[in-house]
Amino acid sequence: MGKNVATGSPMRGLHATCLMLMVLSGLHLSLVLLYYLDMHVYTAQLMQRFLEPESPATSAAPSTTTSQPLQPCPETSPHLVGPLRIEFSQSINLEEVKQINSLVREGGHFTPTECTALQKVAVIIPFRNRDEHLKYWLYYLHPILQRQQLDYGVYVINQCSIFQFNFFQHGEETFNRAKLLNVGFVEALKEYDYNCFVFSDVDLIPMDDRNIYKCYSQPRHLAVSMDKFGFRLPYNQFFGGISALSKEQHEKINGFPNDYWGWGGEDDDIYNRIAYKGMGISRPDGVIGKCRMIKHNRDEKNSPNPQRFDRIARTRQTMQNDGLNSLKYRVLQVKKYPLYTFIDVDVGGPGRPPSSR
Ligand SMILES: [Mn+2]
Repeated sequence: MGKNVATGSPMRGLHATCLMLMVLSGLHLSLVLLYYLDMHVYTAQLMQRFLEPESPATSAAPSTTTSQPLQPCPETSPHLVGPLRIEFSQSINLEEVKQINSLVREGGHFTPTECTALQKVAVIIPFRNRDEHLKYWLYYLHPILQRQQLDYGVYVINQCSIFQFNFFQHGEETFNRAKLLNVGFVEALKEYDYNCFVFSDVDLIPMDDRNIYKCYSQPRHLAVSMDKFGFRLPYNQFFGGISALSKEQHEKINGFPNDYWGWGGEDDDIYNRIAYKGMGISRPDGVIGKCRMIKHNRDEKNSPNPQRFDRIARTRQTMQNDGLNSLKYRVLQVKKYPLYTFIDVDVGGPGRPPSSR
């Protein structure tokens, strides 16, 4: 064929070649167009899947696992990475933290979708005027808790009086960590069927994600080697910083004391309650239990409680009537933020009951 064309007149040969070139380039162009369109559609699909991996539409309709119920999560999560680098030099943008943790639902809730979590954990943080610390806590803890495959919610319990709340007045009451923790326990249970409670100071970050924020057969102490104490347990009965009690364990000890105002002692009282009820303390080893505390000055209205030694000596008597069964407080507001639930609460002051309605 080609030979035939070539043997014709020079003009006719040129015409045929032109025609062939045009047909070929047309074909090429359409192929490129087709390929490009296809790629475009594919990319769009990929992007959509990447941007909303757990859109309600896909997770609500179990398309691939219609008949298969979720299996329980494994005893040890496959997502754990071990030691973590924790530092507090860079400033944290909560908007970015929110984007990184796109699977965390409003109020700071997360539920694994690949398996059924072994425990439902409420993380309770006693709080006042520590916004910077809270940012670091959210930045570090949300990814860790998700890797630990926990069904969890984050509750920040803010000590606040009705005067501050309504009139933006200063004049704070003395801080009461243990009572705020009791409030968190009761308020979290109003929202969800939690069976485990992790009580954490806002300025403590675990340095290893194998330090699991869950409950054990005995009350758990998680902050076992803090940088503040040279990465050692300061004393055997130490139960401060971060601890975890199941709902049953917390109820068995009548919760925490409500009458420790100011710094110190409440954690030793809690330890006594546990010991008097015949329980022991469970702990991770000193490597997995490493924690960093954000350096800070002592807060105003949280000076060492001079009564703490007297009170610790009388836990056996006081724990019967001081705890969950005597807890009185007034919730002023519950706010749902993307990464946590924030509860303003009036717990009263030393010798002053919470304001009434
Ligand atoms: Mn501290």
